[in-house]
Amino acid sequence: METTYVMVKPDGVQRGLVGEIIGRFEQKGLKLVGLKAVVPSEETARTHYAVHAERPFFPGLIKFVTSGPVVCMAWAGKDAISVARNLIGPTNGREAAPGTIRGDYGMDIGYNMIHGSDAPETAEFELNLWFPEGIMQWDQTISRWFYE
Ligand code: DAT
Ligand code: MG
Repeated sequence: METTYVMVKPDGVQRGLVGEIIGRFEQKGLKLVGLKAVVPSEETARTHYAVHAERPFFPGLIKFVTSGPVVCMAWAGKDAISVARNLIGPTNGREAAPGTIRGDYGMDIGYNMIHGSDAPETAEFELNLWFPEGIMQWDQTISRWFYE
Protein backbone atom coordinates (compact mmCIF):
# COMPACT_ATOMS: atom_id res chain seq x y z
CA MET A 1 0.00 0.00 0.00
CA GLU A 2 1.16 3.52 -0.85
CA THR A 3 -0.10 6.97 0.07
CA THR A 4 0.24 9.86 -2.35
CA TYR A 5 -0.20 13.60 -2.08
CA VAL A 6 -2.72 15.16 -4.48
CA MET A 7 -3.66 18.83 -4.61
CA VAL A 8 -6.31 20.71 -6.56
CA LYS A 9 -4.58 23.95 -7.51
CA PRO A 10 -6.21 27.41 -7.45
CA ASP A 11 -7.49 27.17 -11.05
CA GLY A 12 -9.30 23.91 -10.26
CA VAL A 13 -10.90 25.43 -7.15
CA GLN A 14 -11.85 28.64 -9.00
CA ARG A 15 -13.40 26.62 -11.83
CA GLY A 16 -15.50 24.51 -9.46
CA LEU A 17 -13.79 21.24 -10.32
CA VAL A 18 -13.11 20.06 -6.75
CA GLY A 19 -16.11 17.71 -6.56
CA GLU A 20 -15.47 16.26 -10.01
CA ILE A 21 -11.81 15.62 -9.20
CA ILE A 22 -12.46 14.05 -5.80
CA GLY A 23 -15.14 11.86 -7.38
CA ARG A 24 -12.67 10.41 -9.86
CA PHE A 25 -10.30 9.33 -7.10
CA GLU A 26 -13.16 7.86 -5.05
CA GLN A 27 -14.62 5.97 -7.99
CA LYS A 28 -11.22 4.57 -8.91
CA GLY A 29 -11.05 2.90 -5.50
CA LEU A 30 -8.43 4.97 -3.73
CA LYS A 31 -8.98 5.64 -0.03
CA LEU A 32 -9.20 9.23 1.21
CA VAL A 33 -6.85 9.61 4.17
CA GLY A 34 -6.41 13.39 4.23
CA LEU A 35 -8.46 16.38 3.06
CA LYS A 36 -8.36 20.11 3.72
CA ALA A 37 -8.41 23.46 1.94
CA VAL A 38 -5.75 26.09 2.58
CA VAL A 39 -4.34 29.21 0.95
CA PRO A 40 -0.69 28.15 0.72
CA SER A 41 1.99 30.35 2.22
CA GLU A 42 4.81 31.42 -0.05
CA GLU A 43 7.20 29.36 2.07
CA THR A 44 5.16 26.17 1.71
CA ALA A 45 4.75 26.71 -2.04
CA ARG A 46 8.48 27.31 -2.49
CA THR A 47 9.32 24.20 -0.48
CA HIS A 48 6.82 22.10 -2.42
CA TYR A 49 8.22 23.19 -5.78
CA ALA A 50 11.87 23.51 -4.64
CA VAL A 51 13.12 21.17 -7.40
CA HIS A 52 11.95 23.77 -9.93
CA ALA A 53 13.51 26.76 -8.14
CA GLU A 54 15.94 27.54 -10.97
CA ARG A 55 13.40 27.20 -13.77
CA PRO A 56 12.18 30.37 -15.54
CA PHE A 57 8.55 29.56 -14.74
CA PHE A 58 9.19 29.26 -10.96
CA PRO A 59 8.17 32.82 -9.90
CA GLY A 60 4.92 32.58 -11.88
CA LEU A 61 4.25 29.11 -10.49
CA ILE A 62 4.63 30.34 -6.89
CA LYS A 63 2.42 33.38 -7.55
CA PHE A 64 -0.23 31.11 -9.09
CA VAL A 65 -0.25 28.43 -6.41
CA THR A 66 -0.44 31.00 -3.58
CA SER A 67 -3.18 33.02 -5.32
CA GLY A 68 -6.09 31.32 -3.56
CA PRO A 69 -7.33 28.14 -1.94
CA VAL A 70 -5.94 24.75 -2.86
CA VAL A 71 -7.47 21.44 -1.80
CA CYS A 72 -4.90 19.14 -0.19
CA MET A 73 -5.58 15.43 -0.29
CA ALA A 74 -3.90 12.20 0.70
CA TRP A 75 -5.02 9.08 -1.17
CA ALA A 76 -3.99 5.53 -0.29
CA GLY A 77 -4.07 2.27 -2.22
CA LYS A 78 -1.96 -0.25 -4.10
CA ASP A 79 0.48 1.71 -6.30
CA ALA A 80 -1.42 4.86 -5.32
CA ILE A 81 1.32 7.16 -6.67
CA SER A 82 1.23 5.88 -10.25
CA VAL A 83 -2.53 5.27 -10.15
CA ALA A 84 -3.05 8.94 -9.23
CA ARG A 85 -0.57 10.16 -11.85
CA ASN A 86 -2.44 8.15 -14.48
CA LEU A 87 -5.77 9.66 -13.43
CA ILE A 88 -4.18 13.13 -13.60
CA GLY A 89 -2.42 12.79 -16.98
CA PRO A 90 0.70 14.50 -18.37
CA THR A 91 1.64 18.07 -17.47
CA ASN A 92 0.36 19.80 -20.61
CA GLY A 93 -3.43 19.59 -20.85
CA ARG A 94 -3.34 19.99 -24.63
CA GLU A 95 -1.30 16.80 -24.90
CA ALA A 96 -3.03 14.83 -22.14
CA ALA A 97 -5.35 12.08 -23.32
CA PRO A 98 -9.12 12.40 -22.92
CA GLY A 99 -10.18 10.47 -19.84
CA THR A 100 -7.43 12.00 -17.74
CA ILE A 101 -8.25 15.01 -15.55
CA ARG A 102 -5.84 17.30 -17.40
CA GLY A 103 -6.91 15.84 -20.75
CA ASP A 104 -10.58 16.42 -20.03
CA TYR A 105 -10.38 19.89 -18.47
CA GLY A 106 -7.09 21.60 -19.29
CA MET A 107 -5.57 23.65 -22.11
CA ASP A 108 -2.30 24.75 -20.54
CA ILE A 109 0.90 23.65 -18.79
CA GLY A 110 0.86 25.96 -15.78
CA TYR A 111 -2.89 26.02 -15.29
CA ASN A 112 -3.21 22.24 -15.12
CA MET A 113 -5.55 22.10 -12.11
CA ILE A 114 -3.96 19.36 -10.09
CA HIS A 115 -0.73 18.08 -8.59
CA GLY A 116 0.21 14.49 -7.80
CA SER A 117 3.42 13.17 -6.21
CA ASP A 118 5.75 11.48 -8.71
CA ALA A 119 7.68 8.98 -6.51
CA PRO A 120 7.65 7.45 -3.01
CA GLU A 121 10.27 9.94 -1.75
CA THR A 122 8.38 12.99 -3.04
CA ALA A 123 5.10 11.60 -1.71
CA GLU A 124 6.58 11.29 1.77
CA PHE A 125 8.13 14.75 1.56
CA GLU A 126 4.91 16.38 0.31
CA LEU A 127 2.64 14.56 2.79
CA ASN A 128 4.86 15.76 5.65
CA LEU A 129 4.88 19.29 4.23
CA TRP A 130 1.12 19.67 3.70
CA PHE A 131 -0.14 17.37 6.47
CA PRO A 132 2.29 17.94 9.38
CA GLU A 133 -0.60 16.97 11.67
CA GLY A 134 -0.60 13.51 10.08
CA ILE A 135 -3.15 11.63 7.99
CA MET A 136 -6.09 9.43 8.91
CA GLN A 137 -6.13 5.71 9.52
CA TRP A 138 -9.45 4.04 8.91
CA ASP A 139 -10.88 0.80 7.65
CA GLN A 140 -12.44 1.24 4.21
CA THR A 141 -14.84 -1.69 4.31
CA ILE A 142 -15.65 -1.46 0.59
CA SER A 143 -11.99 -1.99 -0.36
CA ARG A 144 -12.58 -5.76 -0.45
CA TRP A 145 -14.62 -5.12 -3.60
CA PHE A 146 -11.71 -3.31 -5.22
CA TYR A 147 -8.96 -5.85 -4.53
CA GLU A 148 -9.20 -9.59 -5.10
P1 DAT B 1 3.78 17.77 -13.01
O1 DAT B 1 2.86 18.70 -12.26
O2 DAT B 1 3.08 17.09 -14.15
O3 DAT B 1 4.49 16.78 -12.11
P2 DAT B 1 6.33 19.17 -13.19
O4 DAT B 1 6.70 18.55 -11.89
O5 DAT B 1 7.29 19.02 -14.33
O6 DAT B 1 4.89 18.68 -13.70
O7 DAT B 1 6.12 20.73 -12.98
C1 DAT B 1 5.42 21.20 -11.84
C2 DAT B 1 4.47 22.27 -12.28
O8 DAT B 1 5.19 23.39 -12.79
C3 DAT B 1 3.53 21.85 -13.41
O9 DAT B 1 2.38 21.18 -12.93
C4 DAT B 1 3.19 23.15 -14.04
C5 DAT B 1 4.47 23.96 -13.87
N1 DAT B 1 5.31 23.89 -15.07
C6 DAT B 1 6.10 22.86 -15.43
N2 DAT B 1 6.72 23.12 -16.59
C7 DAT B 1 6.30 24.35 -16.97
C8 DAT B 1 6.58 25.19 -18.07
N3 DAT B 1 7.43 24.82 -19.04
N4 DAT B 1 5.96 26.39 -18.13
C9 DAT B 1 5.12 26.77 -17.16
N5 DAT B 1 4.81 26.04 -16.09
C10 DAT B 1 5.40 24.84 -15.99
MG1 MG C 1 5.94 17.09 -10.65
